[in-house]
Amino acid sequence: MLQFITCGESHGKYLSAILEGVPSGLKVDLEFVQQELVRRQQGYGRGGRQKIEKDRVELTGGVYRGMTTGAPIGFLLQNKDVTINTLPQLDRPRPGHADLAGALKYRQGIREVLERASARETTMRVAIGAVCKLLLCEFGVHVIGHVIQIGKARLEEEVSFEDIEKRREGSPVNCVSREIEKQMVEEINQAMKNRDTVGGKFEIRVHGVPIGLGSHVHYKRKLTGRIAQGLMSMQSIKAVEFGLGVLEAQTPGSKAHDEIFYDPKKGYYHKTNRAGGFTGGMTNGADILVRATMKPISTLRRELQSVNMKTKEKEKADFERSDICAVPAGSVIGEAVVAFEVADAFLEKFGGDSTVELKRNYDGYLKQLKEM
Ligand code: EPS
Repeated sequence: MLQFITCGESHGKYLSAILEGVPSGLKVDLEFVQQELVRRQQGYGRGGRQKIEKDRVELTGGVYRGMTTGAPIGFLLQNKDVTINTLPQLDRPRPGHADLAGALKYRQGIREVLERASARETTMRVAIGAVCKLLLCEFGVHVIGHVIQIGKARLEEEVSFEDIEKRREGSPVNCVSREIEKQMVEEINQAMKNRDTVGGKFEIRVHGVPIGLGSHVHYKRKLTGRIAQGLMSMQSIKAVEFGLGVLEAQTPGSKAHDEIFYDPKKGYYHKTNRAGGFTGGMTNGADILVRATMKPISTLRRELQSVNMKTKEKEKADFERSDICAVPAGSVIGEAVVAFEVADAFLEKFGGDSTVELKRNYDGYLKQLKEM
């Protein structure tokens, strides 16, 4: 139902995107969109670029007097660091970056590849995700993320939606625990000292999701698969897991599943959420709980071994200004990516050209659920 396309190079003049499929009548709080962009730029361990940029988008279509019209929504962001034509061509691909495979595949220089492969593209995904969040918000669905691991510093406690909302506030690494936050900052300091980089893990929770988004009937309609694809398409993401995730392998069946209960007021419900809000690729009414693992940024001050693509000589990889750790930013981007996938599944299930029609369909479905 929803689709988007992003365009632009990291150091080009503009980054832009078009989001298609948002129904009419949604109030677009542009300041909220801008705030989401600010959140993406923050986080301890970010590179020098974020001191240059002041990311703000302009809406170029699809919104009239602050409301969506149902037409494609255009986003335009002007880069400040417009250096694409003066930056040098690179010859020594960075291990872990798109450089080598991209240059060989497209028969081009490394510059052309890295300009598009850069995570700067995620500004557009965050702007798009912000509109999706606004749409979901109208239906009491809220998406929130927090960092649960940086290097060896790991949050072990399980935290509720309300906990995340309250406790991550003001954290330089978007973590809910002040004690773990200190350890995370130390991991980043240590990586900086070692001229290295550090990865980690973030968790996204979606609260207020109705039963039945996505479907078991066809592999492409499974919302778990769609969310995983969205998250895996983010730069640096190497693994995605739902609920117990990788721990499922060591957990007996009797402790791996969520038992079913019924309450005349609540309807069917689960007391646990080991499945991360999904069964059969469909939401089961519990919070969606998904985690993504980010590898360490592949541009290192401590250069790794590479090959000069001109001379074929063994040389150290090129270094360009980079982040030491981008996991806090990753958690903001992850929220946006998940918001897009959930909003897409929401529109697929409830349809409608206007938000009024969407609401009518949604209410009708909630009524139907009560009959069973
Ligand atoms: C990014 C901007 C980039 C990098 C980072 C993400 O800025 P620059 O390349 O000008 O320093 O900080 O991109 C990468 C980590 C990468 O590997 O490309 C941003 O705005 O998010």
